[in-house]
Amino acid sequence: MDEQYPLNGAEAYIALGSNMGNREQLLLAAIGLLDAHPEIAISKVSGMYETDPVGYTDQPPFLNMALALRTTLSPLLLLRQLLEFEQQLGRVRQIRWGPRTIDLDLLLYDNVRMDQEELTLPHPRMMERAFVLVPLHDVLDQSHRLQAEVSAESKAALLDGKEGITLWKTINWRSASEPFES
Ligand code: PH2
Ligand code: MG
Ligand code: MG
Repeated sequence: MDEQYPLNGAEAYIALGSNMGNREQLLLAAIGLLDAHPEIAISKVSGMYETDPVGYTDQPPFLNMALALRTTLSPLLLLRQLLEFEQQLGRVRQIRWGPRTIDLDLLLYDNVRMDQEELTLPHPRMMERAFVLVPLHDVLDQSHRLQAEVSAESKAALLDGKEGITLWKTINWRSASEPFES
């Protein structure tokens, strides 16, 4: 952990999802791969949430998480690294929005806005997806420009329960031991 402390670079937020195989192990393996990368330092890890499938609903429930990290990779290089980690963890792309072993989505990268074929930032659907916003709320910086909106949406989603999101497990990740406010 010490050797990662000096890593500056940009602040990025990643959403993780899995609904095939050993979901928890796949999420932990993805976090391990990210953390081992010399240009990526994880700063906060959310709880693990079990969520009803959205979009294509005839598939098993997901485990979803979010991470805050710092990186010296550019947005495109970070995205390509995420796709490479998906491959390493056995990701096979079949149905769009269908079952997947591991999905790593880049949500936010500093205040970068871009709209390219390969990458759109912020992630174009993140604000509509409670399975993204609830974990993101655990890790989003208090002073982030989206804090109020993410906080309101995630609290509403947990409160009314109709989004089908439940806290499944909290994991210990170094000093990231205060990800919950309830
Ligand atoms: N990902 C999708 C489609 N539907 N539903 C849930 N609950 N969680 C996901 O991560 C998810 C989804 C496409 O990426
Ligand atoms: Mg996704
Ligand atoms: Mg994806």
